[in-house]
Amino acid sequence: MSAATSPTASPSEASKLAAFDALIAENQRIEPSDWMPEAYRKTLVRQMSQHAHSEIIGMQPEGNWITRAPSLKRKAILMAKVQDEAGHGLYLYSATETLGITRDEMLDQLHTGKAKYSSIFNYLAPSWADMGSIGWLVDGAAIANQVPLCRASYGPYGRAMVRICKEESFHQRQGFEILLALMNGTEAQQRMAQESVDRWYAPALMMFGPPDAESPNSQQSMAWKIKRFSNDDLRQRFVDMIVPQAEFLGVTLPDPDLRWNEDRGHYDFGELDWDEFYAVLRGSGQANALRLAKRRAAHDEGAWVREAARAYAERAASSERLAS
Ligand code: BYC
Repeated sequence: MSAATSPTASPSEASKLAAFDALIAENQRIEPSDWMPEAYRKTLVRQMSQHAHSEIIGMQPEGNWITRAPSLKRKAILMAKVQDEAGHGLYLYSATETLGITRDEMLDQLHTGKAKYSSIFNYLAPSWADMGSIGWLVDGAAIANQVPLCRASYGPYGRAMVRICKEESFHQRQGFEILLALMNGTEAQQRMAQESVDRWYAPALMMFGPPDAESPNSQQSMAWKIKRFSNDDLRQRFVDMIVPQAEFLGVTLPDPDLRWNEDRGHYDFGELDWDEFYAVLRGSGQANALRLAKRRAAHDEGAWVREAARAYAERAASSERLAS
């Protein structure tokens, strides 16, 4: 809402809102010290904290495969990728803290089930090929969604996304390479790759969120230039990107309606099962309970690390005081 259309704004609030609107209109960045409407702040806290939660919950399906990766090289690569995801969580939690919410509050919202995280991590990853599909399709969808977020109007979010996107593109390539190795392997390996792609394709398309007509937040987030493209536009971009990659791999994307549309200059694709998406959001996906239980246990088991870090920081601060 602009200053002119805000019925309740006092004169000073109206001028702050006008200054904010002008920054957005000029594609300038909003920084933590700038005034911002409360609804803008809340939207950012919601999206950025959900994004941070997705990164750390997203460590689980792959973390679970580190000990079972088929070679030392695959283990080392997977371990590095999972560590990157922890790092992404940290950048995003830090960026969200600039909006006046603490990390403890955000984690509490995750652990009590109040905050969402990406639907995709409520699917199980039972085969090694799933490490390929997660990298290729899940990280691929993440990149398609996140590259425009590098230009998000909130400075700390956009800057965090630049580094995250660089790492995600490495993640996507390593997933593609796992699938390529399997597709160049035995018939059993090819079947394993295809079976995995069959399971991850539709959930990856759902990562972009509900169709535009059912997306309550998109319009305002796009007006504030947090989101630069709609959910459906990004989903279409992703489908257009992966079809030639699937052809190169030799896997079939499990959608009988998938075909090139000459008039639109895009691939048409079939309707997704949105009932499944909403069921996963409500908590009845394959792995919702498992993911949250593991996250809570990891938090409890990490209590001694947080205590030690606090004690160290206090000691460092008191010796600095003594020295000055
Ligand atoms: N899963 O109005 P809408 C990663 C919710 S991490 C769950 O369109 P918005 C990776 C949505 O929150 C990937 N919930 O919302 C990590 C909203 O509910 P609330 C994470 C979803 O925010 C490790 C409601 O549905 N990426 O890739 O305008 C390893 C209505 O939706 C989902 C990000 O978080 C979903 N898929 O648009 C490997 C990117 N979709 O909050 C990989 C940043 C929608 O009103 N986030 N909902 O209760 C975004 O770009 C946007 O938040 C979304 C949704 C496009 C996801």
